[in-house]
Amino acid sequence: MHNIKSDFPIFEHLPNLVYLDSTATALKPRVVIEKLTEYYTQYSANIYRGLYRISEKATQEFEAVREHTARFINAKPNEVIFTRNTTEAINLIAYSLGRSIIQEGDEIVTTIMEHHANFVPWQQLAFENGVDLKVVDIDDEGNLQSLDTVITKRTKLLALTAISNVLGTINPIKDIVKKARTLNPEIIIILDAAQAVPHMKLDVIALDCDFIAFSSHKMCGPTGVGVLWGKQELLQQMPPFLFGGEMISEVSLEKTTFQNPPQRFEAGTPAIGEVIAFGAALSYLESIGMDTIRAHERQLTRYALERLDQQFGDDIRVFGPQNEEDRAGIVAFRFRTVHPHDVAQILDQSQVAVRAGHHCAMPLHKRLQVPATTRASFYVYTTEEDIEKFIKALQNVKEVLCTRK
Ligand code: 7TS
Repeated sequence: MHNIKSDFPIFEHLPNLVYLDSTATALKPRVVIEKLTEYYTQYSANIYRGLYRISEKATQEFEAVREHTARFINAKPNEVIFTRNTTEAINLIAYSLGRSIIQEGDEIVTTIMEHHANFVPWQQLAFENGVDLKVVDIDDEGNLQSLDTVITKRTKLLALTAISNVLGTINPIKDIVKKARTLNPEIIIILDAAQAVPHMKLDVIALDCDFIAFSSHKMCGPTGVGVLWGKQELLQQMPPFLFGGEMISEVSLEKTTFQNPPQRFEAGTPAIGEVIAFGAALSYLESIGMDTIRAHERQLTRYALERLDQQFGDDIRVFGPQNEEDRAGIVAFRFRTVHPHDVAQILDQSQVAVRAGHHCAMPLHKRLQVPATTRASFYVYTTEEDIEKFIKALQNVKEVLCTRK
């Protein structure tokens, strides 16, 4: 890959920054920032409603990104709904579809490795309707256990992540979907792809899930934009989640009729400039190539796992699959008995940015029997040199905190 760091203006301001928190949010390349500025400086108008040129231009740019997003995941444009983020996309399904189909006696299945965004909405739906929430466990390596005994004819919904934001586990979604549909042909499958779409090629037709959610900001795009993809026949049956402007067809004092999807689910003024700039992020990732990105992260993960083991051996406990083929560029760990927040703070003194805490996955941390972990995560701009700086800073943690006693 070319010198990717030069595409990211933040490194001009902070040349020594070692950014290892891309799982939380990705840095933004110049082309994305410039596209955002282009909208605000050249055609900053609301979409759909204007009969003047700059509004038409904004509408056309906005809708072009819907088409681009669809191409990116091999979907149809009218199946792509813009939300604020993954969290809102999942809540949309839980509120709209979930509350209209769940009945007494049903079950909802999710997994122990979910981010709260794909756990709490289902837990609340289960509570409200008095139905069972079943949780698929992991094995000692951090791989999902079999769904065979969990999914039954009563399972209405299966909500799971494509990649764990803590363990880095890449779940075998195609196999899981096939198995789930054999066990229950009626099941509706929701995939949290927040950590997958930014890092590897994802084809919604090939995966055969019913819904997929992801966020622009984790894939070099702006914050404030999420994507919900859903199968058209399901979207057509779903009632609106939010009511207001742009999602209606006709309103009278007596009643309101609603637009077809995707507009039915996009009430109010969206994040116009941010969606338009998200298109530039998609082009940027395509210009590198999703397979190249995956190969780069795999290589970095192997390098990081090897170096951590070489340098720290038993002082470090890395969670998740030990084989880089089965994991994304996410390395959560415990360093001796040092509190993860202390690790992160000392790393910050060397300008190494990592995250510490439960990473919005408290049930998983409970399962791992640790209250918190420190997490380093990689993306297109991460280099082996960054990992070396991280190792060196971690060595410093050992010297500062572990040699005194
Ligand atoms: N699902 C997964 C798997 C995630 O990793 C995250 C964010 C979300 C959903 C929620 O995304 P949002 O865009 O709606 O916020 N994960 C993280 C993280 O690991 N650290 O900060 C945010």
